[in-house]
Amino acid sequence: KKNMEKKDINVLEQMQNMTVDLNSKVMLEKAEKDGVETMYKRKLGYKVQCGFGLQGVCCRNCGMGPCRISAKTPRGLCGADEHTIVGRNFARMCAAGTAAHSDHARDITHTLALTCPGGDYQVKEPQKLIEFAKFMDVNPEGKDIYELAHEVAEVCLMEFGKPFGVSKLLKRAPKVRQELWNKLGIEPRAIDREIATVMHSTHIGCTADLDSLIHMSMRCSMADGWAGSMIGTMISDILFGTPKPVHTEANLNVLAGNNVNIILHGHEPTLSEMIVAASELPEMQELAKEVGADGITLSGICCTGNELTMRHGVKIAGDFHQQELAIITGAVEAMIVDVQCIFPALPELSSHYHTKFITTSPKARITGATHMEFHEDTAMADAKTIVREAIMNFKNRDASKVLVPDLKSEGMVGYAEEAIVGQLNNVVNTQIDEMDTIKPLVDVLASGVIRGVVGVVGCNNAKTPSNHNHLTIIKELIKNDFLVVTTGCGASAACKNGLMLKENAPKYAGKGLATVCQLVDIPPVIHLGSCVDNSRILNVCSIVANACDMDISDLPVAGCAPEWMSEKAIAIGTYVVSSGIDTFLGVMPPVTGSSKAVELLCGGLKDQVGACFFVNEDPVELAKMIMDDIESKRPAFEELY
Ligand code: CUV
Ligand code: SF4
Repeated sequence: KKNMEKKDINVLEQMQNMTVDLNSKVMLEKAEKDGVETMYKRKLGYKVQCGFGLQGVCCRNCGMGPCRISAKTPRGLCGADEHTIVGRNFARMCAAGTAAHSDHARDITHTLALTCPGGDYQVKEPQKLIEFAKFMDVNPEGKDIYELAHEVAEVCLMEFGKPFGVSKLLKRAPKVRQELWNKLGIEPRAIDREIATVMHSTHIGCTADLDSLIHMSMRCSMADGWAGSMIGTMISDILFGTPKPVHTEANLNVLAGNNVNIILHGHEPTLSEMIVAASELPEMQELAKEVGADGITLSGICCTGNELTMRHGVKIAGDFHQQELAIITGAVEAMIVDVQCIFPALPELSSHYHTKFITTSPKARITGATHMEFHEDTAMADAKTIVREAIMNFKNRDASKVLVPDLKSEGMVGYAEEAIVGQLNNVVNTQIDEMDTIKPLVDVLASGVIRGVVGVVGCNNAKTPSNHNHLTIIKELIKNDFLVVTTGCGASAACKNGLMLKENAPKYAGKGLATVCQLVDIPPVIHLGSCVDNSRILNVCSIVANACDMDISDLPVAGCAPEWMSEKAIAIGTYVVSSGIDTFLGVMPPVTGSSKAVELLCGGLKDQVGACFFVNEDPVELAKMIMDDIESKRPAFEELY
């Protein structure tokens, strides 16, 4: 028995070592007591992961396979070598990631087409719609705002399947960049076409040339960043409002208290915005009181959480790796999900508690879940049904099973392009195409008070202790006067740890950055939104580069995904590199089986697009690499400016 206990402690310790989040450690102990399984437990069973998969040299693209490249079998049955197989696998990751972000954008765009006066969805930002319409060559003159909305929606939907031409949004980029893309042939055409082209070209017996595979990976990913995601972000702002700085709280303790807890997990704001509206209705608040709760607490996980916290200050329950742990608190009445990053483990896990696990999208049904399909044309009615279901479940909460861990942090979130640029200019929500407006940002960069700007973004990955890489890298950067902007689960990590508190700037930031933070009243780490909002980074970089008459690759900026795991992250990294921004990864992508792929992605691309990938699994070293890289760009940048 003693031995047995020792072994259990060992298991718990091993799991707890896989995260640096103190709340998560507490919940892992509860998971063991409750006898439920989490990703951390399953990871222990995966001591050795498949070496072929890790290196990217396993091909299942036809029924003669799987073929795996080794010293004894240097080619697949069809003769594909390691470079072809790695390249094809990489391209398919980019295509899947592009499909996910862009299909999200497609739904948002369809929602814009559904807007009407007094309807469930309305145009919140008419001015932004008008500006965007002009940009998309739609004449707003003489048109009713909803007429215009519908026309813009149709033009945007054409971006997904138009037969001719390239993405209309490329013209946001600096001229030199556009010319480079044109010369290289990586201007994305219709979004769906780029995805289809990758799927076709990676079918057996098509492209067997690494350069070409990486080339089409870039063009496809560009359709993510400079079309799908950009449209998604723009239309989300038009529908739901451009985010403005707002206060929030983050980490599992937001579930504490006697409120009905509804967690929104997934990605699309169409559903979650409606849930916010429904839960604020007096009838819902009253119903919550009737069932014995004090009120309703909405909180978010993953990018839905980011979208909501940016626009409404909705609390952040946790990140990707805390989705199971949130349920294990025993305090969640309902977890409502739509698409992407949702563990299939959740229905079974929920069955151990009173939590209702509710899927809402036909694109992401999960066996064992309660499926309550959400339709944009009956949005409010659907949202009310779902919220009511959650409230009615409050009576089933079992106090003996509840344990909400103690910690949470506060932070300021919701910095869209307008807020970043505007705040530095002391005016929020200004028009941002004038050099006057952008000047303060450029000045602090050029003077070297701030050394550079780094986008630290992306997921949690079980290959690294949860949040460890994010926090280490972010802290190193701000300590050395690099401003950090962040999205996705990286943003959640930062917020959970107090890095988005203005008051904490002197504690964590270097002298230059801390001074800027104080002067213009910003936190040292800026919450820029969800993963599709990485398009905001492209946008800000373009604005700055245009204002300085430079290319994006001339700017003292970098991208970093310290704990990336999704195919979406690979697509993001690839469009960020293609846009001229060096990108630093804390986890190696499955490409090491091809020396040529590694050379190209981590070097050769520099000659083509002026940027490439860098990988280092040690976060301190990776931070150093980022800073050295930016410093090496500074002299030329200062001279140009
Ligand atoms: Ni889209 S992709 S885990 S960062 S949301 Fe978090 Fe967010 Fe998923 Fe990765
Ligand atoms: Fe094997 Fe070629 Fe088929 Fe891939 S495409 S499984 S390498 S035969």
